[in-house]
Amino acid sequence: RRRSSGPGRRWLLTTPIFYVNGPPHIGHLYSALLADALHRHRGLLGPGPGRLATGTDEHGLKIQQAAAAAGTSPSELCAQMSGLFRDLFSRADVSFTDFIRTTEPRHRRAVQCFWAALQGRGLLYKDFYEGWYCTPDECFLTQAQITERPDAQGRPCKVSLESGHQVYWTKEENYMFKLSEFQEPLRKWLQGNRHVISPEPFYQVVRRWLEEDLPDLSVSRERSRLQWGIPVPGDSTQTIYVWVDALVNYLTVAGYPDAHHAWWPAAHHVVGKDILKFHAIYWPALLMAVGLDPPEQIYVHSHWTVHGQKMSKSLGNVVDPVACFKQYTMDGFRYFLLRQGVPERDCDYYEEKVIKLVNSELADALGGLLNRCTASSINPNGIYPHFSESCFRKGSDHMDVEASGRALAEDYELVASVDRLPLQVTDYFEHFQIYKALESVVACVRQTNGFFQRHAPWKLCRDNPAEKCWLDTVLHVTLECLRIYGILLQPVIPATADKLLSRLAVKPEERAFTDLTFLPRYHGKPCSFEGRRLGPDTGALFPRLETPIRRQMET
Ligand code: MET
Repeated sequence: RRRSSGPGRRWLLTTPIFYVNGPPHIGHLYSALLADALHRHRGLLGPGPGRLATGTDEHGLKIQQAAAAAGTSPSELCAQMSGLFRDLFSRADVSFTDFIRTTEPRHRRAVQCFWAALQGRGLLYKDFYEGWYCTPDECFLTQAQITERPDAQGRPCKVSLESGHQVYWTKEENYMFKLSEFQEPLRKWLQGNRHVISPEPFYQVVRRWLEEDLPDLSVSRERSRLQWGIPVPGDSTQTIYVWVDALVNYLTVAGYPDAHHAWWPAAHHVVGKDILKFHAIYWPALLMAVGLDPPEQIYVHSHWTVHGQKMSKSLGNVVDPVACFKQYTMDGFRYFLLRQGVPERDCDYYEEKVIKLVNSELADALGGLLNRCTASSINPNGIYPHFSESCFRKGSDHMDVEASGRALAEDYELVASVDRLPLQVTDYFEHFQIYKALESVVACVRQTNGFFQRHAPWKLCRDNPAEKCWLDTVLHVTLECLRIYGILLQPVIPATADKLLSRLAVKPEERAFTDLTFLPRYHGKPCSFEGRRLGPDTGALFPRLETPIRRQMET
C-alpha cells in the first residue's frame, strides 16, 4: 500500500494549467476541486508542508489564433481569460498557494534553463519534421491517429481520431527531443511504481502505449508560424513547443532552477484523461532527460457530459460554473461535483440531479440531523450534554439487552461505523476516490438519523432521571457523530463544515484529523465537550434548493 501523504510528507499538488482560449467551464472547475480537496485533506492530517499550484497555459498557436479571431492581442486575451480562471477558483474556495501564468518572467527563465539542460545533455537535434499537427489539441499525430471526415461544407478533411479536431500537414525544420531513448527507462519506472498513476485502468493504458513505437518528439516550431511563445535560447528562428513550455510550469512553481530541490519530486499532478500522454510519457521522459525524478503521483480524472452530451461551444451546452454557484451555492456545487464525479468514467451533469442530491444529503440528512439534536424543544439548555456509560456499555455483549444498557445492537453498530469512518475516508482520499469517501460519510449520516429516530428523544421526559440520562446520551452521541462528519467534510464543503462545527462550538484549533477521536467517553477517555455551550444558531445548515420555476412550469 502506498502512503502518499501523512504527517511530515511534503507535497506539491498541481492542477493542469488551463488554456486561455475560452472561459472556464465545469470541467476545469472539477480538476481544481479535486486538487483542492486532496490538498485540504492532507493539511488536516498534519501541518504541511504542502503547496497547491494552479494557473493558465498562455502560449501556442491556439491562443495566437484565438486572439487574432477576437481581434485582440494575445497578451490582452491572456490577461482577461487568466483573470476569469483566477476569479473562479478564488470564488470556489480553491485553496491554491500559487497561481502561475506561463507568460511570467519566472517561467520564461525556467523554460529556457530547462531547454539548455536538455541541449547540454545532447538530447536535442535539428531535423526536418514532417507530419500532422492538430492546433486545438496542440499536438503532433501519427498516421494511425487520424481519420477522414467531411467538414461543414461536405469536403473530406483529416481529423484526429481521438478528439475529432482538424489536423493539417506541417513540414518544417524543428528541434527534436530524443524521446525514443526513454522508452526503456519509462517502462522500468512504471514497472517499479504500480501506483504512480491512478485509477489503475489509466496505468494500464500508459503501459500499453509504451509497448508501441515511441518516436522522437518535435519540441519547437518555426518562429515565422508561431510568434506567441518562448524563443529557443540562441536560435531566434524557433519557438519552444507549447507543451514543453506548459509542463515545465510544475518546476517553475517548485522554484526551478534555483530552489526546487525541497519540492521536487514531491509532485502530485491532477490531470484530465485527455492529457494523460503528456503527463505520463512526455513529462517523465523530459524530467529524466535533465536528471530529475519523475512525479510521485499522477491522478487522472474523466470528463463531464451535460444531459448525456459532450460539452461544446457549437452545441451551446457549455455549463458556466459561476452560474452554478449562484444556483446551487458554492458548497452545494462543490459537493455535487466531488460526490458524483467518478474519476474512472465520464459523469453526467443536469440540474435536477444536483438539486435532488444536494437537498437529500446536505439539506435533509445532514442539516436535518443538526436541527433535530439542537432544537430548543429537545436540547433546552443548548449544550453538549453528558454521556452516561450505564446507557452504552463498552465491551458488553450487545445481544444481551440487560447488560448492554439502553443501547440496542444497531446503536453499537453505529458507534463502530463512525469509529471506522476517519480511516476509511483517509484511505479513499489517498486512493483518489473522494466520491467513495463522501458515500461512506453519507451512509453514517443516515445511520445516525436512524438512531435518533429509533429512540425518539422527543418522547423522553427530562423530569425522570433515568429517561433524562438516556436522552442526554442520545443527544451526546448524535452531536459527536456530527462533530466527526463536520471535520471530515471540511475538504469538500469548507463553508458548510465551518458552519456545522461552529454551531457545535468546535474551536478552529479542534478541527484537525488528530481531533477525530469519536465518542471519547465511550472509549474511557475524557471528553472536553461535555457540558459545553453550543455555538450560536445561525439558521438552517444548508437551505433546500428550489426547483426553478421554469422547470415547474414545464412539468
Ligand atoms: N493547457 C493544457 C490543457 O488545458 C494543460 C497543460 S498542463 C501542463 O489541456
